[in-house]
Amino acid sequence: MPEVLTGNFGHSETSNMKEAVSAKMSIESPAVLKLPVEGERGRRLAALKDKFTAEYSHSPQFYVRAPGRVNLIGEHIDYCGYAVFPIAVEQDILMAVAANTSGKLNLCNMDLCYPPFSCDISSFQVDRSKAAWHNYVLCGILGIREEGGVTGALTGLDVAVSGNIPPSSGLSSSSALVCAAALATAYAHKRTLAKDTLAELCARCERHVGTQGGGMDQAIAFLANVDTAKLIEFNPLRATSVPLPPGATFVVANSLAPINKAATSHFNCRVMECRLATKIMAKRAGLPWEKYQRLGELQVALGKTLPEMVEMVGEVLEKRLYSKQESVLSENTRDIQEFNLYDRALHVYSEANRVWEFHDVCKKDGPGALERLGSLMLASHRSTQHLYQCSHPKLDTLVELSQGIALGARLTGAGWGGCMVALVEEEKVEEYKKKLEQDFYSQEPAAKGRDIKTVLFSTQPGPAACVYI
Ligand code: ADP
Ligand code: NG1
Repeated sequence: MPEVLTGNFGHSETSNMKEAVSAKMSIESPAVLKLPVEGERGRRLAALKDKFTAEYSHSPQFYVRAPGRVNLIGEHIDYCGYAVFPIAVEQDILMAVAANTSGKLNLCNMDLCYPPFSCDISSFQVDRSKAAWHNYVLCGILGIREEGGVTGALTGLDVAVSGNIPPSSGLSSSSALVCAAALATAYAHKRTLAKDTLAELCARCERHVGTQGGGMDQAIAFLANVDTAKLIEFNPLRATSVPLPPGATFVVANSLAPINKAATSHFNCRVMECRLATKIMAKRAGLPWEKYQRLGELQVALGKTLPEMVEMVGEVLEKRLYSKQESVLSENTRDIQEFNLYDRALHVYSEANRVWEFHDVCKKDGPGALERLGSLMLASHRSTQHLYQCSHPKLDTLVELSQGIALGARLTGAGWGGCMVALVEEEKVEEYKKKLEQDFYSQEPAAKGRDIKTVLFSTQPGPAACVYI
């Protein structure tokens, strides 16, 4: 007999906010570094300064940087309350910023496909019906306007943006933009906020674009460290450095199939499926199911291990599609007719377990550690492919091509397109890249005219967001 739930499914924004307020952990704020900066980033900052000066006829007062990220394992589980394992990448969003006296926010972008935008900085709202780039900047500013502790109206800002994170590719360009905007606004208003405060504030305010993300991207943007991956846990937010075993490199390969999360309902549908699964399982366990939103909260309430939760999924949820009539839906998922609760919950609990296994292997670093990490990554990919159904044929092709040469490979980020990350022994990296170039990119029309280094690259754990003066 299908389980029927009625009542208020409530949007989790308010309850998330309350939890987040009690989750303070560090007082350290983002680094303020002195210019000049060497290398490619220095060149981009110089070009950004020129753009800013040409656009606004005065110089920037400061710059901010927020990195993209690659999640090594733990996909689509942050919004269920489970730990994830990302690194910050070198690719980033840079902003040149100066205060103005007009009370306006003025935006321009080095990339002309992102048109200039202007609005009153104290009264704008985010129009989520349009998937516009400036919405992400507005989200970050709104975060500070609403929660940053600025007294009085915000000062107007002139901003120029430069980004080299491939957009809509699972490397978190959108959150980098949100985090950079929030950091810029806080710095311009002399608000020194702790890194974890900024991370949580940005996770909440990015939801104004309409997607119900978890918090991984904003957390790694502010809490990353050079040379170590981070185990990011939630409720309360914690970031633990975990050194990766030596001898291996993470290689990112872009499938060149872009997916804009805010323009489709795929992402929110998965969030809703996890929420429905939580409620049905809570109800079966005799808990007040209205109170439970996340599969992770349910595990805590039941005091079970992750393998026990996997078993419970098999006992409680049916391996069939649940219909719309069996649930009460939120605004943005009303058009969805069916929900696959069994497969989604199975993915979440088993993926959450894999994150801890990955963490333990990194900590112990014994013989065979790299092979074990590789097989956990492949198992993670299979789970996103078959249970969570958020892969893409091009990502699957890249993963198949990686077999036998990489130690493991998986989609990274939200999926439905975007990037794959592979674990490759150092001495095999060049051979591996050559293979993907020959067997994938040379046959991929979308790769024509693209610089291969921007779609296929090795990556190291990089630093967190900062201010440059
Ligand atoms: P992801 O966060 O995985 O990269 P999303 O689809 O969530 O993908 O966000 C991508 C959106 O972020 C783009 O459509 C664009 O609106 C915005 N964006 C990304 N990079 C830039 C940039 N350099 N300048 C302006 N907007 C950007
Ligand atoms: P990307 O890959 O940046 O779209 C999204 C969510 C994350 C997480 C991953 C899947 C946002 C801002 N980000 O990331 O919180 O849920 O998908 O693991 O919604």
